[in-house]
Amino acid sequence: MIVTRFHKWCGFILVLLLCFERSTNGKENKKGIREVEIDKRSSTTVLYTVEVTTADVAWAGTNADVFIQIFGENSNTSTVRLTKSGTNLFERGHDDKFVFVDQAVKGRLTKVGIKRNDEGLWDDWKLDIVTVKPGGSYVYKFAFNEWIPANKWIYSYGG
Ligand SMILES: [Ca+2]
Ligand SMILES: [Ca+2]
Repeated sequence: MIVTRFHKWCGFILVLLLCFERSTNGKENKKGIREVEIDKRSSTTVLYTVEVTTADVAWAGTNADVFIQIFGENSNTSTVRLTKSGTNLFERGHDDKFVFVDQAVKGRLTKVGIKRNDEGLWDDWKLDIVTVKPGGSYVYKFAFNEWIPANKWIYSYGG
């Protein structure tokens, strides 16, 4: 008799504890989700404005596909193709402007990587400068002033 009563009490207390734990977990989860939602809106993605200036020398222009990756102190964007329909991009002495959304990079920008493939005739490309403006932030200038070889990432660490 005493033993079964004891078991009943134990079971009752256990159920109480489980209910209590579940309700506190629920509160924490709700709070956690709210915080994540705020992060998503304000800091996980950013609108980047990128301007690419092709050098003003003979054969500097290219019709190759061009890709960019932007690096911060602890994180980086994905690889983004710089493309716009209906425009002959990356011609001698031209500035080409691109706008895209990608992961936010925390802190200041540290370097920019540029890569091109070997599509098109005379794909050789002399890149002068890349400016990057993450939404609501400073404009960063990354000087290249060099011929970009095909299928290889080339990095600039600033102006
Ligand atoms: Ca072109
Ligand atoms: Ca060329």
